[in-house]
Parts: sequence; C-alpha cells; structure tokens
Amino acid sequence: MTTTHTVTRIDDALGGYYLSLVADGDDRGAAELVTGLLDDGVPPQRIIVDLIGATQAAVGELWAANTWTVAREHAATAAGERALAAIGARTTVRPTRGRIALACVDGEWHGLPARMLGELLRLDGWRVDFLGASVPGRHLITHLHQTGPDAVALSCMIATRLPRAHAAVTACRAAGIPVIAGGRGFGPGGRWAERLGAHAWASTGEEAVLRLSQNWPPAHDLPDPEYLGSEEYTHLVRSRPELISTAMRRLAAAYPAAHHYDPAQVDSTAEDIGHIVDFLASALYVGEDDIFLDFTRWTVDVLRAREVPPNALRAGLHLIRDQLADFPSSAALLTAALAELPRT
Ligand code: B12
Repeated sequence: MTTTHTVTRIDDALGGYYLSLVADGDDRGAAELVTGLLDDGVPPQRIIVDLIGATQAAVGELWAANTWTVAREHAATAAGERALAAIGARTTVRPTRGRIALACVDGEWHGLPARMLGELLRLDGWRVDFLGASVPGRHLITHLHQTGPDAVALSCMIATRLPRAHAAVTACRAAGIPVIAGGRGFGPGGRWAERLGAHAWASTGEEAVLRLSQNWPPAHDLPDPEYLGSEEYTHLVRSRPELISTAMRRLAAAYPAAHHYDPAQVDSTAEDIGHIVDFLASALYVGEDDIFLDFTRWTVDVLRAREVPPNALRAGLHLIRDQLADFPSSAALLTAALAELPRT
C-alpha cells in the first residue's frame, strides 16, 4: 500500500502497512507515511494515538510473545520515534498555555508513550521540555529550578519504578510545582498515583490534554504524601545484589535444566530474578500485593512463549523466599505467588 490516494482515516489496513514498515526498521518510510497522512488532512492527534500508539502496543506484544527479538523491537520503536519527530517538525503550534516538564521516572525505559504525550501537549499549545527516558530525580529538580514550569508530567509504565516516582513527586511538591502522573505503572485507574502524592492522573495522552486544559493548576491543597516503605523494603533494596547472586549460585541445584544454560540464558535468568526482587520491593513499598502478583502472572505467559516451563519461575521464587524467611510480608507474598503458579 502507498499513500498516493487520499487517506482520511486510520484503519486496520493502514495500521498493518505501518507495522510492516517499522517491523523492517524503515524509519524513513514510517516518517514519510505519517507526513503523507498529514498532507491528506488526517489530524496529527489521530496519527499519534491510533497509528503510532496502537502499533507500539502491538510491537511490544510481538516481543512478549517471543515473535520478535528485543533488537527488532528497539528498531521498530526507533522508527516510531522518528515518525513522531516528523509530525513535530510538520506541525508548528505557538505555545500559549504554559510550560511543562515531561519526564520518565528514574529507571523507566518505556520512552515512547511519554514522547507521544509530549507531542499531544505541544499540539494543544503547551511548551514541552521532554527530558527523556529514565530521568534521575536530582536532574529533574535542577531542571525545575532552572525553568520554573507550570507542571511536571511524570511517566511510569512499570510498577518497579514507583518508589522512584514517589521520590520525584515529593521533590516536585517541595519545589511547589504540581504533578500530573500517567502510565500503566500507576496501576489500574491510576490508583497508586494519589497515594504517591500526585495532584492528578490521566490514563491517556488525550485525557491528560483535557485535564491540563481545565482547572490547572489544581486549586485544592493536597495533604503531604504519606511515608511509604518499610524495614522489609529497605532490606530488599540493600540486599538486592546478594539476593540475586545467592539465587544464581543455587539455581542449578533447584532447577537442574539450568546446568545446560548458555551464557545468554544465565544472563536473562539473573535479570528475571532481579525483576522478582524489584516487583516484590515495589509491592511492599506501595502496600499492594497485586503489583507482585500481576507481574508473576504475566511472567508465566512470557516464559511460556519462550518455552520455559512455570517450574523455572517456581524455582526462582523459592530461591528468593528461602533467603527471606525472617521477613514475613515478603515471604507471604512469595508464597501467594507460588500458590497461583500453574502446575506443569
Ligand atoms: C513496548 C513495550 C516494551 C518495550 C519498550 C520500548 C520503549 N522504548 O518504549 C521493551 C520491549 C523494551 C519493554 C521492556 C520492558 N517491559 Co514493557 N511493555 C511494552 C508494551 C507492550 C507497550 C508500551 C507502549 O509503548 N505502549 C503504547 C502506548 C501508546 O500505550 P499507552 O500506555 O496507552 O500510552 C499512553 C498512556 O500510558 C499515557 N501516559 C504515558 N505516560 C504518561 C505520563 C503522563 C503524565 C500522563 C498523564 C499520561 C501518560 O499516555 C500515553 C499516550 O496516550 C507494554 C504493554 C502495553 N500494551 O502497553 C509493556 C509493559 C509496560 N512492559 C512491562 C514489563 C514488565 C517490561 C520489562 C520489565 C520486561 C522484561 N522482563 O524485561 C522491561 C522493562 C524495561 C524498563 N526498565 O523500563 C509491563 C509492566 C508491568 C507493570 N505494570 O509494571 C507491561 C505493562 C507489559 C505487561 N505486563 O502487560 N517493554
């Protein structure tokens, strides 16, 4: 398919064609397609949400299903970023609303959703400083002091980053700048955003545009965010390297198939065990078991797609639980996750 005919709406055929371009890492083709759509009068917001956004979710699913390698996913994501940049270059909107600092929280590498939000806000008349993926809290705060924005938009797609999101929200509030939070990491309906002290939450970029165009800054004073975290959380964070290395040392005894792992399999197992510790820590920090249980449910599917049986995850959970026998909340949550695992 080409875009020589006028296209006025984004349908499955166009989505499939765009996916085939990014699947091939064809960033020039993707950029040409979106600029062609702009020429045909398709609103940029629709291209961003219905084409680039919908395709990115599909790209991630292809990676999760092990149909694509992470390298292919990264190339496709880069093509999506180039397409977004092409829209930015073709649509000049004079900033009339104010200035927003937009950042992904420290350790958050899902950069495209935030970049999409940035373009949507820019199209609505905001001056957007997009600080990128994984912005350390201290750099965010330096930026706020240098530029004095009207809002901070904080993106968190993965729940392991919630403790860092909390630190960032707290620091923004101390600097007197209201925070709008977004991204799936804040839980269904954004229910953890408020607990972490954010002034507002929006589920999509378009909802955020609407929220920020009315009643911003929020008039009401929020109570100071509660103290979160616990002794167990602190222990998990401090002992993370040791928890992982001990688990890896004991792995082959607990899961004999690991005797035959090649170095790449060993690396990805260590990474998975790291995720177990990180999701557990975040669940304890926020006080939400679902953060951990959602992660283990999803991991079962991801491993299945890679032909790794649930017993591998079972062994990983046991190896961490054995080291946390003196930590009742952690042990209970690991036990709950183990009880849910499907039998092989
Ligand atoms: C693509 C993808 C990846 C890519 C990221 C590429 C990139 N550079 O962005 C890769 C493969 C690298 C990746 C890696 C990982 N991922 Co991932 N990934 C996805 C996936 C499939 C799509 C994300 C996406 O871009 N969606 C497209 C956008 C458009 O969707 P969207 O959420 O609707 O976007 C809107 C809102 O989020 C909102 N928004 C976003 N930010 C903000 C900010 C503000 C202020 C506001 C108001 C709104 C807002 O506006 C956006 C535009 O409308 C999601 C699942 C999914 N379907 O979303 C998982 C997902 C986010 N990943 C997940 C996981 C677990 C991981 C890994 C840990 C996997 C692993 N084992 O290695 C790593 C962690 C990387 C890291 N440390 O950040 C989990 C997170 C679970 C959780 N709740 O914590 C998810 C949800 C998958 C799942 N479980 O179903 N991932």
